[in-house]
Amino acid sequence: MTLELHFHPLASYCHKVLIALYESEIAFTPRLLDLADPAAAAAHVALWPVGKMPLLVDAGRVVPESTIILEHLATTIPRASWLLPAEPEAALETRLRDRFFDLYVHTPMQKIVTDRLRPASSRDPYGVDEARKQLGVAYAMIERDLAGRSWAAGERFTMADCAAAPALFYADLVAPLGGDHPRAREYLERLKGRPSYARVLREAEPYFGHFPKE
Ligand SMILES: N[C@@H](CCC(=O)N[C@@H](CS)C(=O)NCC(=O)O)C(=O)O
Repeated sequence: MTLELHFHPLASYCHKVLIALYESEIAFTPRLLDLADPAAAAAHVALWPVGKMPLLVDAGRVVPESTIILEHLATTIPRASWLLPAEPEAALETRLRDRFFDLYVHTPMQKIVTDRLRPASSRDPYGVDEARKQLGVAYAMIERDLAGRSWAAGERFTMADCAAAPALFYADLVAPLGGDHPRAREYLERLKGRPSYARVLREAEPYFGHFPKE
């Protein structure tokens, strides 16, 4: 198996896959992708016309979409099988949490961040307000659902936690969890303290200056 990961160290969805690779100590060739470079962007679009990263290339096979990449790792590399529990009920719960963090935390967080990158005249305050409301609902659900749980889908660290870490990390920067979500805060701190995510964040540090503050 020869794995290549096309990614950027600051890109939140790339964090999701890096956590899984580092957790399982899976060797891969890092291909740092700068979509601001027209040649790199054109080469990337040739592989995956949607143009999003991360993208895994496994022995020539292109595997897009972070969740699909994680499921691909879980089913092709025995020591990555922890990503998705074998029991159907536990697998469903894990997939639900993965979807929840992508759709209801990651997506509104990205909306707020990408709006900051737009020219002032093209900003979308209505959409950003909606995204903030969505995050408020999601934070309350996370607070409720983490009662009696160490990790997103239960007592085991799974792909749901790989999804949660970058979604919550960046969401907390643009819409702070504040004092009303103590379980979510502790969970985020637990994620940041996990060696795999601590490494991802260390490697992203040189790029944090590019993160839009306002
Ligand atoms: N559903 C995709 C989302 C990937 C995504 O949004 N990637 C962002 C980086 S975090 C990206 O490629 N942004 C560049 C762009 O939109 O041009 C996944 O799960 O992989």
